[in-house]
Amino acid sequence: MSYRIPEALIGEENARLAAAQAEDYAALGRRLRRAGVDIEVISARVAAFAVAVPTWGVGTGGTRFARFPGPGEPRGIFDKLEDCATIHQLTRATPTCSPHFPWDKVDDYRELAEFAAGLGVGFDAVNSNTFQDQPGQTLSYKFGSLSHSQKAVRDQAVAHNVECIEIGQKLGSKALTVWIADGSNFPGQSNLDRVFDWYLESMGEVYARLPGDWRVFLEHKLNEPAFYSTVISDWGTSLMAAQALGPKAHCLVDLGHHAPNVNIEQIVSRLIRAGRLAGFHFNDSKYGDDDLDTGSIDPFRLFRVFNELVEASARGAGGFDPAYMLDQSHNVTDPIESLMVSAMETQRAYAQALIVDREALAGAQDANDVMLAHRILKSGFVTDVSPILAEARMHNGGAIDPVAVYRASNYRKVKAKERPAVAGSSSGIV
Ligand code: LRH
Ligand code: MN
Repeated sequence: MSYRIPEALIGEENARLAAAQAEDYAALGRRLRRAGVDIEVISARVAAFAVAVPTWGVGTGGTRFARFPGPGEPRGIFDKLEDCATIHQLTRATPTCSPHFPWDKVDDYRELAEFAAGLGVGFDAVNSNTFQDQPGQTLSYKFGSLSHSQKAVRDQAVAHNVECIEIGQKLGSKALTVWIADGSNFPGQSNLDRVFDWYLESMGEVYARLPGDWRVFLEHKLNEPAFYSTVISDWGTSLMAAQALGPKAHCLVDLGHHAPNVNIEQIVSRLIRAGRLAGFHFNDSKYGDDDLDTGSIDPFRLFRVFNELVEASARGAGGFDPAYMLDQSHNVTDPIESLMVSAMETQRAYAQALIVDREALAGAQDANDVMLAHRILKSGFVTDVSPILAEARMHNGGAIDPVAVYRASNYRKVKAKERPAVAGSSSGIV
């Protein structure tokens, strides 16, 4: 039986921090009560909040230049699920993971589902991959996949997505995420309109194979690996495709997939209005699709996105059922620590948005009292909600300080012994 962090260690560490936590929680509770906010209501909503972990994120990531694997790297999906379970054991915020195929391919998916269930982890959206050629693959995706000029290549890509749906059904998933790298590097290389026709024709065939209770998430991205045009480059194109395909098609927002300084929270607001917000791939970035840890560069932007989500939920926006997932690449940190902290940063932005006085904000907005409106919104962001996040974790059986428990457990050192180093790829994101 491979090593799991003993529950007793969580208890011991929590006992050590309990008095300080109680004091901080009570102080914040008094402060919020003065603002008419019941801390218990916020804690309960935070305790119910969940974000999925990307299976491809628990191994060390890299760039086109290099990847520097660390000790105890997961060797395959079974090790990855162990690490996903450890993240959930300590944060109690990540009950599901989002798998990627064929990276997580196995022969027996029922065995995989049972193994995951044994660890207390479920499966969120499955991700297809027609942005790489697999060994033995008949036709190359070099010039595209679902929007390729050759029908045979499009059919191959459709078949792969249908296979991902079938795998997802065995794992209990309810959604397929489709990100394609299709695009061009030279003006004139492709017909910008016809490639969209081919994309819609192919996605129509994938859509037709979706089970009744499934959704398909279309993930747009400005550029990379194509650097002149990208077929699904922005939210407008994604929305056009979703509306053309049907009600099960929704638009997924990866925070790193936009031009610098784009107002992402307004895109979120528009997609909510259209009833087509699929959800998110949370991460952070400073330049391009950097896949940095969520909330590590621009936590105020993350807060502004959650402000739109809380606003929509408060007004009961139609068809509002976003899926929350992380999508990051951990090149210089222990992926488990990064994913735990990132899950907590999404909870932080959510809690901060929940304490905003929405009635007062609407009043100030309608009165065009600009500074008052801004300060009412900002008051959520500047509130240290850490005691609420810790209380929610404790309430769910997790650790007050997950990183401290993880380090005290020597989990990584033990896994380094259990998992003999495997020759991984020397560059690339996984
Ligand atoms: C594309 C992307 C997509 C995944 C991949 C690993 O940049 O965000 O969501 O398939 O990263
Ligand atoms: Mn993504």
